Amino acid sequence: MNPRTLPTLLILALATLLPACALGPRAPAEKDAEARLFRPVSDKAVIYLLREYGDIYTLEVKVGLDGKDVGSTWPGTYHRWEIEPGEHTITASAGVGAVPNTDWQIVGSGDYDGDGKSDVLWRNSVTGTNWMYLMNGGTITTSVGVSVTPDLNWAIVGNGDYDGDGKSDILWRNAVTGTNWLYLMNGTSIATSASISVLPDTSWKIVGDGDYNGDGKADVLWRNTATGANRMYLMDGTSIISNSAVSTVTDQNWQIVNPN
Ligand SMILES: [Ca+2]
Ligand SMILES: [Ca+2]
Ligand SMILES: [Ca+2]
Repeated sequence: MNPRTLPTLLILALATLLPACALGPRAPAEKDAEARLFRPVSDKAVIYLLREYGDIYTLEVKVGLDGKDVGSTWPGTYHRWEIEPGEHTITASAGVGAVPNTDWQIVGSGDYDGDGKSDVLWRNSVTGTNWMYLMNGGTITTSVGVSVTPDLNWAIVGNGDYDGDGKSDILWRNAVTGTNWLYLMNGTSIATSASISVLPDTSWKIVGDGDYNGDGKADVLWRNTATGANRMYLMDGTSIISNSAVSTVTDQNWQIVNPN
C-alpha cells in the first residue's frame, strides 16, 4: 500500500511560522493549532514530528515511516501521524539537489576541511548568508552556516589554499570599495578573517588563484578589464609577499581560461 493513501495518515505542516520564501506544502493555521493541543486519540498512537528553524534550513529532508516514504520536511514544518500503537521506525534523508530556493547559489567548491574531497559553498543572493556543505561524494556530511555578509557587493572570487594547510580558503572582493578580504578556513570555521588589500579600481578582476611559485600556497592573479594590465600577488596566508606586474595584454579578447 502506498503510505500516502493510508486513511490514518495525516500530513500537516506549520503555517504560522512561514519564512519569507515558500518552502513546500503547509497546513492551514487552524490545523496547526489543533495539532499542538496534542489530544490523545483512542486506540491510536500519535506521532508529532517537528522540524525547527536553523541547522540545514535550505534543505528538504525526506521522511520515512516504517520504511515507506511519507513526505518531506522543511524548516518550521511538522508532520502528525495517527498510527497503530506499537514499535515504529522514523528515518530522514537529504539529497544534494534538494535546495528549493534559487536565492541560494553555489559560489565555491574547494576542499575546506582538507579531507581530499571537494565541498560546496553557498551564498544567499538576498540575505548574504554563507553556508557550507562538507561532502563525502554525493552525501552531505555537514551542513552549517559559515557567516552572514549582508552587503551583497561582496563576492567570493577565490577558493585557493592561501596558507598551505591543505584546506581551501575563501577570498572575497567588494565590487564597490575594492577591498579584498580573506577567510582562512578550518572546515566550516573561519580560523582567520582579515583584509589583504584594497584595490579601489574595480576594473581589476581576480582571474586566477593557482600556486604560481610552487610553495604550496595559492596566489592571486589579477587582470584589469580596462587597461589589460595583469598583476600577481604571491601569498602567504593573509600576507602579500610579492605584488608585481606580469604583463599587459591590452586586447580584452584575450581572457585567462585555465587559471590554475
Ligand atoms: Ca572536504
Ligand atoms: Ca588554507
Ligand atoms: Ca604560492
